[in-house]
Amino acid sequence: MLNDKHIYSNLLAAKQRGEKKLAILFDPDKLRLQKMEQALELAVDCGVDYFFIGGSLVVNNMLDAVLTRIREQCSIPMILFPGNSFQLSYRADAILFLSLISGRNPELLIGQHVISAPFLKMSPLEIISTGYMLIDGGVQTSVQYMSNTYPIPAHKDDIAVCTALAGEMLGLKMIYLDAGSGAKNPVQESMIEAVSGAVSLPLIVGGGIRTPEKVAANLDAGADVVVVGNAVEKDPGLIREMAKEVHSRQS
Ligand code: 1GP
Repeated sequence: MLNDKHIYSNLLAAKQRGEKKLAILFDPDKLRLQKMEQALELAVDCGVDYFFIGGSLVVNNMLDAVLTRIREQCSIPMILFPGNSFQLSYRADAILFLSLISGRNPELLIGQHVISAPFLKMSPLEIISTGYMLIDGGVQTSVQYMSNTYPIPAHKDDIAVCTALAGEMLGLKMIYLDAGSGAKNPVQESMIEAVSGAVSLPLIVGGGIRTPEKVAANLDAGADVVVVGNAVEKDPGLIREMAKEVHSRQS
């Protein structure tokens, strides 16, 4: 059965209306069950828009369990955000089919995609091709090490713009600017503004976002979806204030 959630077309329509979205990232490796339950409850209560599920490794075989638990609790769309081609599950609603366009590792530009394409073709998952851009966040993050790529320097807005433009011209459907999970410095607003001004695709921003103020600043700079992982993992209560920032910008 094909997925009927139409996640991408709904996001495009929301972008046209000027609405913003909040995604909470659950990394199945890092989850503590009690905190996840608390985060789930708050997410439902505050109208979180998406769950992104994934991490750089996923070593503990919890992916299906996490997806099942979320679905028991709510119908918030669950979008796979896979670190590699093993992190796939039919239980999710959609997958960010990531091409790491900031890097020059052919495996992450096309190689893993070839391997996972037959599985995905058969799956009910909505496939959303996404230009994934790793931006220097001031520390070496797992994704930088695992992907064996250099991030785009934090101040090189021009490189980010050209990379995003190329991604759009190649037909990718979204751009994801990521400073990496646990980044010391989140993506700077000047880069978000430059990229969102250059491409018309939905723009996802994440990595190292810890406060509702930062969420607000990212949205005002042009992010359409803000992703928060670590911070709400530590303090699920942040979801409420962050969601308020996001939804106060909805018309
Ligand atoms: C990482 O953008 C996500 O890919 C979230 O990062 O865990 O630092 O919020 P944090």
